[in-house]
This record gives sequence, C-alpha cells and structure tokens, in this order.
Amino acid sequence: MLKDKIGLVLGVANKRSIAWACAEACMSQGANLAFTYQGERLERYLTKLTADLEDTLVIPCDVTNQSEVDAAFEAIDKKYGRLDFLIHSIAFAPREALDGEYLDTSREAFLTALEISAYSLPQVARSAAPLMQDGGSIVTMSYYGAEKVVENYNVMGVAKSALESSTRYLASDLGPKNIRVNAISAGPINTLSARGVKNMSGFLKHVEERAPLRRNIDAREVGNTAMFLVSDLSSGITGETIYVDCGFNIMGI
Ligand code: 1JT
Repeated sequence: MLKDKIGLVLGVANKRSIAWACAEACMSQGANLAFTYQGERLERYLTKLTADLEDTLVIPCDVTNQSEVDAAFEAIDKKYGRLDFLIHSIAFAPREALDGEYLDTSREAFLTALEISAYSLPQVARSAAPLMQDGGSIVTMSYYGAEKVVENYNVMGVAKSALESSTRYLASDLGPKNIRVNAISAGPINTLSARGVKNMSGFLKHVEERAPLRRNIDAREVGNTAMFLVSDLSSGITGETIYVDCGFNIMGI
C-alpha cells in the first residue's frame, strides 16, 4: 500500500510511542521512513530501535530551534529528494500545567505548550510542502480535551484546539497542491507522555466503562489509522479530525 513512499515521523521517544506504532504500521505496508528526535538522550534509543531498518535516516529536530528544523528537511531533501508523508506526534507542557486549575496557567507554560504542541505543525508543514511534489499527506495527533473539558488536561486542551484548527487551515492552504492534512483524536494510551499524569488509571477505567466498545484503544489502532490517512485510500479526506477512541466521544448521558 505504501510501497515507494517516503515518510517522516516526528515524535518517537520509545517503542510504546504513538509515533512508533504509526511507523510500524506504515513500514508493514512497505513505506521507507526517516525519524526525528529531540535531545541527545532520545538519539541513542532511536538509533537502536531503527538499527535494522534499510535506508532510514535518524536526525535531530527540536522544533524550538528553527535551524535544526531547517537542517532536518535539508537532510531529507539530500537523501531522498522528496517526501510523500509526514506524521507529527509531538507535544509538551510543563508538568505543573497539567495539574490543578487551567486558571492558574502561567504565560510561560501557555507559550511553551502552544509552541511545541501546536505551532510545530504549520512550522514543519511549511518545510515539508516543497518536498511533496507529487502531493502528500500530513497527520497529527490530538485528544478529546481539545473540545471538552478534561480534568487536569488544561493548557494541553487549549493547545490541541489550536492544533485541530491548524489542521483545517493547513488543509485549505495545501489542498491545491494535493497535500492533505488530518488529525487523529486518539483515546488515552499509557505512553511515556501519559506517565506521571495524575490518576491515569482511573481515567482509563472511566473510558473502559463508557466507551461503546467497552475498552481502551491500543496504539496499533492509531498506527493503522495513520497508515490509512497517509495512503491513497484516504485520497478524498482532508482537514478532518478522526476519532480513534472506541467511540468514547459520541456518548452523552
Ligand atoms: C502531553 C502529555 C500531551 C500527556 C498527554 C498529551 N496528550 C495526551 N496525554 C495523555 C493525557 C494527559 C492528561 C490527561 C489525559 C491524558 C504530558 C506531557 C505534555 C504533553 O488528563 C486526564 C493530563
């Protein structure tokens, strides 16, 4: 399905990362992937994780450092000369912002969360678009806290709202170049990011009790949806937020 396609995956921290589940699903369909990491500690892990892959590229890309972003896309251009899809799976907020009341969010925490979790999408899309000469597909990760209040999610919810809105504006800008932009709103998963989230287990239990499928999602289900969205099977879909949440979001009382 993705044979001869070249993709870039941003946001693999370890093998439980949503980004890695997306990568595995895409590689199972024959895609050729490059990966970016933030910081030296993640470089070692990612190099190990991708050691057996053919023709891969592992490059630094801290989105708060524009010259690193520029260098990353230059490296892609130099090695492959093109890009077919990009999977954006990065977010950050200072830990204290994900606790207590949103009312208390500091200016600094707000700007950091929005910069890394939302601004980074148009930022990388701008560099990716010129490499997507035959059209392309960009996929990002959101969460239900973007549209409804989720206790403690706070400024991340505001950042995800901006991310989902960005998905629509970018889809409008890039549609004429046949570049599609979509978001996946994933149900909660126990990844590195979720670790340290207050009462995550109570939260997973809540979903299990109420979601129509009566269970939580598996990262592989997000990976499979990302694979669909970067493939030509989804050629008519752009600007959407697709829920991979066992149906949790449809429920009212
Ligand atoms: C970040 C973190 C983004 C955790 C995230 C996230 N998107 C989803 N999660 C998991 C989560 C977090 C909370 C939650 C439910 C799910 C942590 C680091 C910063 C980026 O609230 C109940 C807080």
